[in-house]
Amino acid sequence: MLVTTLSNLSSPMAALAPEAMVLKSDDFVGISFWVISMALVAATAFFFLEIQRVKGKWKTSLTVSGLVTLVAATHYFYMRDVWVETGSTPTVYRYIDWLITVPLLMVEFYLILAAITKVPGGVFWRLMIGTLVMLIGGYLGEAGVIGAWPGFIVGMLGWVYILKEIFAGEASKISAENAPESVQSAFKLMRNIVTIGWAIYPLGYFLGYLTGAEPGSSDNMLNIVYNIADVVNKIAFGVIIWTVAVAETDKSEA
Ligand SMILES: *C/C=C(C)/C=C/C=C(C)/C=C/C1=C(C)CCCC1(C)C
Repeated sequence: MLVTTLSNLSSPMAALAPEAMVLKSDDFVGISFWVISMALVAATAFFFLEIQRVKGKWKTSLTVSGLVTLVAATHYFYMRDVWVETGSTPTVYRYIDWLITVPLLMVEFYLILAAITKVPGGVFWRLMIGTLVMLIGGYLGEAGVIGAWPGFIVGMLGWVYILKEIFAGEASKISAENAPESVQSAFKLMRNIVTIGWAIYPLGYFLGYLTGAEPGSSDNMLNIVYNIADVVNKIAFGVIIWTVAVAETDKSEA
């Protein structure tokens, strides 16, 4: 008590700053925010540095991968600080990140196909529209502007529309018919991420808003799950693109 009083005297700021503002050694969610922010920074440096190694149109793909991790890293810094200070990070904050990173991830499908053949603009626009419907629907539901269920349903429709394009639509046909082996396998891996890796987010929405569970109780779990999902969906996704960019560059130089 005396010690606290004395330190408050010597540092007026300390009296204002609650103890909770430092990262605690047993705060695993906070630690996961730190680790992932750093992984995103490292991935950004990697993708940008590797641009000089690959050829022509593949440079754009790597630039976009680096932008995704850069935007996410910056966003994670903020969410991490809010978490450390308050012990929670509203999911709605993540939508700010998604609004930029998810369209960029969608552009990657277009770009890897455009690097090897001519791709109609319709592919690009359908992926964009699906993304926006998915995110805006989810956001409106999550923010309470429309009901949780309508928001969820609109969001799901947007996601299904994207899946249709990459599994059965023009994008998938172009990949299957015109793409070399390496691009085809990257395309398949990427669409598996969009199916399995992305499923985490609607699942989180469902558990958080539609099961009647106490929202606070799932906060810890939900943030760890979202954080891990982002590693797969942003960093691993970029690494797949890097792999095909390097493979195609080496092939053209051999
Ligand atoms: C890097 C961040 C990524 C890849 C975020 C992806 C987010 C989603 C796939 C969100 C999907 C949603 C639905 C499919 C329906 C319910 C609302 C959302 C927005 C959670």
